Amino acid sequence: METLMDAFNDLDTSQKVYAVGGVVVAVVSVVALRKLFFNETKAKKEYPRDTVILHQIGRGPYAPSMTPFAVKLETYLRMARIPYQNVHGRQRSSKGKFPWMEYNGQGVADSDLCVKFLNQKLGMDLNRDLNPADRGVAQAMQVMAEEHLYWILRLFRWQYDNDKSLLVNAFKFGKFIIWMVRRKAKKDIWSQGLGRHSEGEVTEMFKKDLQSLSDFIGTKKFLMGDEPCETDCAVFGQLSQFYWQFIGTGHDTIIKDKYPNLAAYCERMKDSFWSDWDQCITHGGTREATK
Ligand SMILES: N[C@@H](CCC(=O)N[C@@H](CS)C(=O)NCC(=O)O)C(=O)O
Repeated sequence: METLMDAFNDLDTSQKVYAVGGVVVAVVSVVALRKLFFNETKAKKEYPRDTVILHQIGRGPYAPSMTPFAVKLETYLRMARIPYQNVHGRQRSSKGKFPWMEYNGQGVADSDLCVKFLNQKLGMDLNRDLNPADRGVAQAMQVMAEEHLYWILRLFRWQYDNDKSLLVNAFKFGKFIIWMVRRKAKKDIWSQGLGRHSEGEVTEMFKKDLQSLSDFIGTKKFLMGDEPCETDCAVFGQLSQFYWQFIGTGHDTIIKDKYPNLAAYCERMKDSFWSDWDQCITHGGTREATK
């Protein structure tokens, strides 16, 4: 790269203009040719009607996704028995994030807005048995899991020192990608606020969240009682990361060791909605997921 820059700097002004012009023409030609020959314009895929097309980033090593929001949305689709197809790729939502979905040609960004959209469209309400006070508590639990615990996950996964084996070996992230994601995560979490605390302070907050969830679930089978509800999808999505995919963080087995009822909860959600779990994970990156 440096040699190229040196060579460029040695050119006189008119040569520089030709060089830059040449590069621009080459790039434009490649784009045009690809569009012409590979039909890479807006080749809208044909998907079946009345089927959710769930866009996500690929299967995870020990849980179905490294993204808790994808585990949440896919669990919801299973709980609500809504037909869906996965599309694993790098195409982001209109809001720049994963996961997202299409339904009869309409794109919907954000897992929660996807749930809301489907609830309205299909007359679904998996929280229907909750009274208003319980709905309030369920909402508060979800927000704690998704807007607090999630950021703690990002800190442990991307900012604090960990052995990176999960990211490198199991998730097949190259060094450059890790560097880029770490850099962005650091910026995001600083802006969110949690990134300004020490690791010790964050660890205390982490344990307090887990303790609160553990105390609240107590001996219940699911978050709000003996039947699963919509909010379980969100809480399970987050907990699945700490229970199965927290490797190398120094707290790998914290749920199993310190919060046995949360471990049982994770296993129960898995048994209830993911009978094909083994086909939906890559077993530490050792094989392709088949579903
Ligand atoms: N509120 C969103 C959160 C989704 C989200 O934060 N996804 C992360 C992956 S865990 C993402 O796409 N990050 C990419 C980025 O921020 O550039 C939802 O519920 O879908």
